[in-house]
Amino acid sequence: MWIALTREVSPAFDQCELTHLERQPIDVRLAQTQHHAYENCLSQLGCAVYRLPAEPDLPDSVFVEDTAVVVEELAIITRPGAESRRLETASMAKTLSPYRKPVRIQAPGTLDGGDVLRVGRTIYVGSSSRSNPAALEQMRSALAPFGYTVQGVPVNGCLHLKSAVTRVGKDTLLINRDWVEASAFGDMKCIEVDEAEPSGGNGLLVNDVLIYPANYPKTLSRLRTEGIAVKPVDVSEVIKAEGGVTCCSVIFSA
Ligand code: CIR
Repeated sequence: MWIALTREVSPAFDQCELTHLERQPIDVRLAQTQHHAYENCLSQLGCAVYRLPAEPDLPDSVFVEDTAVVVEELAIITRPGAESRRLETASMAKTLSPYRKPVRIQAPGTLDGGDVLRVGRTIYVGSSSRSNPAALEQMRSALAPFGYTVQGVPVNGCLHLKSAVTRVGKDTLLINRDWVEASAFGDMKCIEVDEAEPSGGNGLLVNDVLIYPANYPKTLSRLRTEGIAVKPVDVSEVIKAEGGVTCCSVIFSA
């Protein structure tokens, strides 16, 4: 059974952190409606969705992905790179505790889950403005005993590694090569985002179906041409907050 942890959009969502984007008005009600449709998608694809209550004082808390990295053997509880987001981890750690042994990233380490891309037993960690080498070393110590290779990947021009690249098939990545080098991922097949949609590299693969923003139609049709089963979702408000579809859930087997 797959569990998808999500969190209701905060009423303060329009005060989110922004790094590479200009602030635009966010319709919080619409964000909530879109988030519920995203959760429905997760249910339809076979996940049991467990939604945490909204955190009125934590604007970015819908982006649960950044707070925890869950593998079969343990859960890494992150220490988010943005100070405004550090308090988001407490409720996630509590929620995950019945399922996995927690390992906490300690200062001076900082890590956002958006920088962590898993491909089999290889865990790629983006070196971004949010995630640093100290956290990467801590991840390596925690995961190497279970046979994982933890590998740093430089990221430039975007917030997280998974803003630039995500897995969209067994051996296939969707990538924006302006933000991350494809050579970092060995012989994986790479599909490139359409040049008009630089933020289109973030898709969420659930049971062989890709949840993907309807907001990037050119890349979406490219994915379909490549034979990928795509479930489009409108995430216009999350995109204004510099997020994507992976950010809004933590999915693990129970
Ligand atoms: C932030 O800057 O932290 C949020 N506004 C966006 C986080 C998106 N998370 C993700 O891509 N994993």
